[in-house]
Amino acid sequence: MKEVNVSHWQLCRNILLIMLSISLATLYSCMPDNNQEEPTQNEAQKSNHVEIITEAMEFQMPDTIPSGWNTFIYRNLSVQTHFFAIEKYPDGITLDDVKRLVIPYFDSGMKLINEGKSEEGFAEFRKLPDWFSELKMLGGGGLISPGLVTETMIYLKPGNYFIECYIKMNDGVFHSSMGMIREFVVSEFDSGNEELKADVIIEISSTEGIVFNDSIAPGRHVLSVFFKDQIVHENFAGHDINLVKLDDSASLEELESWMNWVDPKGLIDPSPTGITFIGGVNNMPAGSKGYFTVVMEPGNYVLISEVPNALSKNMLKTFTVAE
Ligand SMILES: [Cu+2]
Repeated sequence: MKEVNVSHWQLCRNILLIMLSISLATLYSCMPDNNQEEPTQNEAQKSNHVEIITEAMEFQMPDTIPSGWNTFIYRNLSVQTHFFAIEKYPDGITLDDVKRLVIPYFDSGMKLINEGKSEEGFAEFRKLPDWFSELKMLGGGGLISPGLVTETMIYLKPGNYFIECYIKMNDGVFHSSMGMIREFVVSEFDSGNEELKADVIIEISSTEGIVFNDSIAPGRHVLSVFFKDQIVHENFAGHDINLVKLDDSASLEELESWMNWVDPKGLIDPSPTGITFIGGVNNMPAGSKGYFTVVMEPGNYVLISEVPNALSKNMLKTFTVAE
């Protein structure tokens, strides 16, 4: 009996060992292979661009990107207008902190403003944590209409960053509240990319507005944007550059008032009719430079900042690309 028991136990043990080794083999084959991970990293290092995709209310992009100059190719595959702003909070602030202590006050504040209770709405923004005032806006892509792709080149130092879009849904809810905010890391590894050479030079400042040579031929252009200064405008945002193609139905007054998120009708999707946003550089600190690349067909265009009263600040400049 005893012998039978032992051999029975041995049989069970052997079956268990076989099952265990099969499980381990299966598990191992499912696990990412470190040797296979390497080429992905090398690919990212060799790549001269960072791809960002939006299909609905999200930013699909790598969790880690190289430092230095990066070209961000942003594919807006959604039916909404978006932009991407690159932001830096003080070290240690996480996405969870922003979701708990920042986004709710913007939501409640905007809701009150939309209900006509501006004072109560702005009072909500005063509940933001002290560290919110240390938020740095470090560039990114300008407004982009549905279905389009933009190319923006920005310089970033190693560190932890956020990417955000705060366009509003038709009901006034910010895209950031619906998922268009995420963290990413800029690694110590330098992209090795060289700064572009621009053929259209744009300067922007609070004192002179947007200054550029507006005789632009049809075709592909690299536009540089130099921020001579940066200030906080009435919408608590800094100035930036957005390139807009106009068709005959476009109204500049409508566009100008739309470029103010504090206005209940501002930055609400859909954007005004006759207007196509084709690229730009989001707001950056004084002394910074960013680039964007666009193909311009003959037609009428505007360079405009996402600030209130852009026209009186010389931050709404129309020009024509001739045949
Ligand atoms: Cu958006």
